[in-house]
Amino acid sequence: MSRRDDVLAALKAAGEAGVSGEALARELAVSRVAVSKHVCALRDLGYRIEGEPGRGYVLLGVPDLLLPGELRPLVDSQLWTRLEGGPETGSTNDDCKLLAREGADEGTVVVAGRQTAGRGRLGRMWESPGGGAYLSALLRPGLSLGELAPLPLAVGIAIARALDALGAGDVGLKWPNDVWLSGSKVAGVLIEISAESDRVEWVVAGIGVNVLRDEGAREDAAYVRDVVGEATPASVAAAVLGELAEVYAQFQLEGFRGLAREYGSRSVLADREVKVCDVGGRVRATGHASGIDDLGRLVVETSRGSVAVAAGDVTLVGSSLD
Ligand code: BT5
Repeated sequence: MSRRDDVLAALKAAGEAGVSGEALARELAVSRVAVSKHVCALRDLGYRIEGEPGRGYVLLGVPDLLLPGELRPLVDSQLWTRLEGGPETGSTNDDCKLLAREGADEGTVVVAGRQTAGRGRLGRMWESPGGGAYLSALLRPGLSLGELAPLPLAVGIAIARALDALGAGDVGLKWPNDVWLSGSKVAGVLIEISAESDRVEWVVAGIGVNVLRDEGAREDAAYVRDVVGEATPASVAAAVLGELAEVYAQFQLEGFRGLAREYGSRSVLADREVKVCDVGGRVRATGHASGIDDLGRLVVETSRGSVAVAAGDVTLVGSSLD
């Protein structure tokens, strides 16, 4: 925890009664000037703090943004050892990739309150206004590039489990990397990998979850707060990181094999008519989605037999949802 986090924790602990600058300085063994600087920095982040150095401070409001200071106290998994980020960035994946290239350890996480250049797959955009949970986790698995192909699906399972645990209900997975809530997309996964030949150097697992509807929020998307009244970007991010640590441990041990059944049972495509395009946009298969195999491929029964597709995009035939 940084000194600023300590000041924030002390303000939260003091509650409505508030705490004087002097008491804070004594408790944290810093000068009163340092305390007042930390309070200013917290105000700049959007915390509503009433008071003056001499009269004491009261925390009146916490911003609805995913900030490291909000998330840190909620993360308890041993895997996540370093938490970086701030109220706004371009893309947490880009920030995390920079840290990966500088040699940061596995377990480093970058979060942001909003993104100005959030990315989806294949050059698509991920709309990232305030109120979402945007995070990127640095992993250094001892697996080959081929073995990592189903990782986006595994991360999807972690998000689905987290939303379940928060009480969301009706959480589904749409192959390959979407999480749905009540019939609309609530979260997406963007995995980026650096590898030399088949040897993987690092993996950045980017996760975006819509939590509350801020100005500029998409009308056609789902939001966790709509079904879980007390959800905050930090509580959602903490739940996702907790589940991701477990899923990642299992994935490293047994690959996707141990997760395929769960993915299948959560799949919104199960027994639906689908059209699958490859990453180049060419139609690979049209037919009945019969399941997800142990390699994370979508299996489609077509008029010319069974086709297993490893990567691409799916449209539900006869549905406006894609
Ligand atoms: C994804 O791509 O779903 C991956 C999204 C990953 C976002 C995270 S946020 C943290 C990290 N940093 C980043 O820069 N990215 C990651 P894809 O399957 O390509 O879906 C993109 C499509 O989803 C867009 O073309 C839109 O149709 C739709 N979309 C965009 N923003 C959305 C949102 N906020 N909610 C629901 N759907 C959205």
